[in-house]
This record gives sequence, C-alpha cells and structure tokens, in this order.
Amino acid sequence: MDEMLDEGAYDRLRLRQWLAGEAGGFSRRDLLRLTAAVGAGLAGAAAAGAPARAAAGPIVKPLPPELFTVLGTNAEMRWSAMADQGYLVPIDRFFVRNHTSTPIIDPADWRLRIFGTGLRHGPADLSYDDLRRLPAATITAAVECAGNGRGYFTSQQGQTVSGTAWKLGAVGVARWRGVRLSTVLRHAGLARDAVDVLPAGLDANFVTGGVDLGPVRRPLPLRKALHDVLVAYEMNGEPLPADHGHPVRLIVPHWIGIASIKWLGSLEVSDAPLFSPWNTQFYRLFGAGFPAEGEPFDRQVIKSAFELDQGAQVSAGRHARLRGRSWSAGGAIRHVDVSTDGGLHWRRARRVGGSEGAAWQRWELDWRPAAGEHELLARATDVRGNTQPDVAVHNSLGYLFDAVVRHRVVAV
Ligand SMILES: Nc1nc2c(c(=O)[nH]1)N[C@H]1C(S)=C(S)[C@@H](COP(=O)(O)O)O[C@H]1N2
Ligand SMILES: [Mo]
Repeated sequence: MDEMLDEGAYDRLRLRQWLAGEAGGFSRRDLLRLTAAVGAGLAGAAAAGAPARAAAGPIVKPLPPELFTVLGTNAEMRWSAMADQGYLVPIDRFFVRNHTSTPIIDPADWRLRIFGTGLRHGPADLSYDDLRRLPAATITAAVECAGNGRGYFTSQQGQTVSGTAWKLGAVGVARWRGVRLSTVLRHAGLARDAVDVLPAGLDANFVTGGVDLGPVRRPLPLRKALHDVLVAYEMNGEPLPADHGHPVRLIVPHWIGIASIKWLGSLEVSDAPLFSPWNTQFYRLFGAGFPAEGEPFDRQVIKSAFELDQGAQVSAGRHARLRGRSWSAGGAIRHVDVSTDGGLHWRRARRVGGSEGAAWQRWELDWRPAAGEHELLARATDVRGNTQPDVAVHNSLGYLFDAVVRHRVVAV
C-alpha cells in the first residue's frame, strides 16, 4: 500500500516538475515543439548501443492463427491457447508488443551502458558475461500492455479510443531469471541524490506522424528500480527469445508493460527528474475528467479472462468446466465470481493451484449449458478489496480497461 501511495505522489511531483519545465530528457517544450512541427526530426537521446539488425518481419517467432491474432506489429495471445496450460504462458504463445521490429542482437556484441548524473564514479559498461557473473534472481511475473482490453471500450462501452484494439490477450505470465536492477545499479555506484532511471531499448527509433521520438524508453523512480525490478536474460528457463528482448530486458512487476523495456541497451541514472514521450505523450490518461496535460499512471489494474475465445462453441446439455484466470497489480486475488447468465446470478469460482508471486490466479466453475447463446462474466476481487467495475473509466488512449467483460459463447 505504501508503495502504491508513493507511486502516486511520485507521479504528481514529476507532473509538476514537467509542467514547470524542470525536465531532463524530454521537456514539455519538446513535446509542444513536436506536436506543432510534425515532420521535423528530433535528435532523440539515441542509445548508441550494440549494432542491431532488424528481423525480416516485425516479429520473429511463428504466429499460428490458433495461438495468435496479429494486430499490426503486435501479436495478441488467443485465450483459448491457455486452456490445458499450466501456470506459465509458454513462449510459443506469449503476446508480443513491438513499437517497430524485433532486432537481432548478438550477446557477444551487446553492452549495457550505464551513465548519468546519478552515478558516483562516472559511467559504467557491462558485457553479457559481466551480467551473467552477478548474483542471479528468479521471479514469476506478468507482463501486460497498458492497453490490454482496449477493444472493449468500443465493443462493450460504445466509446472511441485510439491504439491497438486488443481483446484480453495482451498479458502473459512467465518465470524470469536475471540480475536485480538494484544489484546492477549498486555495482555501477549510485550517487546519494540519484532519483530516476531511464532504460532505453536497442530497437529502431520510434517514428510516428513523421516525427522521430528516439529509442523506446520510459523513466522509473529509483525507489521502484531498487525495489523489485529485474534485468532479465531468461524466460521460462530459456535464453530470452528475440521477440521478448534478447539478450536482456527489464521486468518491472505490476507496472504497465511499457516499463519492461526489451533489448535493453542503456540506463541513464539521474539526479534530476527524467521524462520521455512514453510518460508524457503516451501512457497518460487523457479525456473528459482528466487534466489537459494528462494524468500519469504506472500500475496495472484488475482483470479476468476465460480460457475461451469470444463466441466460442461449447457442448449443450453436458457438464462443462469453465476455466479462467484473474490478476491484479494490487495484490493476490481473493475471490472470483462468475455468472453464466449475463449477470443475473453469480457463483464463486474454485481456485486452481496457488498464485506464484501473485502474478495471477487460475480458477474454474462447473456449468451445464442449455442449447443457445450465453453470456459469461467473471468479476475478480483482490486482497486489497479492489473489484472489477461494470464500466471502465474512458480515456482517449484506451488504457487500464478493468471492467467485467461480457463473453459470448454458443452451446450447440
Ligand atoms: N525496446 C522496447 N521495449 C518494449 C517495447 C518496444 O516496442 N520496444 N514494447 C513495450 C510494451 S508497450 C509492452 S506491452 C511490452 C511487451 O512485452 P512482450 O512483447 O515481451 O510481450 O514490452 C515493452 N518493452
Ligand atoms: Mo504495451
């Protein structure tokens, strides 16, 4: 709870500093200039890291239609692909969110450059072998896009939003192994007045509307960086796959996916607040009820999904076992209520297994559907009492959809 309150205070402080122009990296004037002069190139804070080769397509791994829905440079996991799976999402079906294309990086050429005013002894440079020699740690954690569920703002709430129209498959849980970011930063030597860390990716610069915004990057408060962030080189016991950040990415538990920078090339450690387009222009809440400059946020919300496609067919007149998963950045799931009749009646789902690292909770419920259409709903509540609402708060970029999703199935 403390941590969450502090995150809110941090965001409000940074917002004031950004509005006042006390910004490092990406100022409000930069943003205004950008939005005014579309077409002009920005000399971004480019991370000159290891030479990266672009893959043939935006995504390297196979994307069979029974496991994925392809959405531009991204691939959403189909929830039916999780039926009969264990706690973790296997790599072959883990969603991919790429701003540009998966780069191919040789670990032998890779370097992590650590620099900035928040270091005690000046810049540091780590090779892949250096990183592997530091003490390792393993965590089970979800990566979830801030826009997961965005499509339901339109299909369920009739609202206009921009961005990738994900259903609920822009989330995955994996076991990540690597080195704690606190270990890496202390190894580099932190100054006492360091406040922010800005990780940047080695993928191609993100260009939108003719404007080059530089490498994908988003600052973290030092407090979060030292708390539970991992510099990961393994996913589910294998070297990180190309699409998920090979050779090294960040994993920032409970925060929106954009914080977990893939193909990590540099860490700027600063004694002044840092900004980037990814915490000023994007990944803020804009729209009615929000300040004109947008409301900052970092943390994910609470959601549930059935391990079925929307519109799936089930067998009529026979016992069926409905399965699903719920997750919350607010903590472990306390209970999940399920309705099979569009919300008229609710039953408590049975938990299946534990919840490693509180990444998510599996659950099930028996049901005997009559022939015809049915609407399934699942509403989770976490240990802090956060519950999924009926309606998510609209924001124009379509982030943080937490409402109960109406899931149509047909029994035949
Ligand atoms: N360098 C880099 N890091 C990135 C991104 C990216 O495009 N480039 N996408 C971010 C976003 S928006 C999300 S949701 C997660 C997705 O992680 P995944 O593709 O491994 O599922 O990576 C984040 N890290
Ligand atoms: Mo994302």
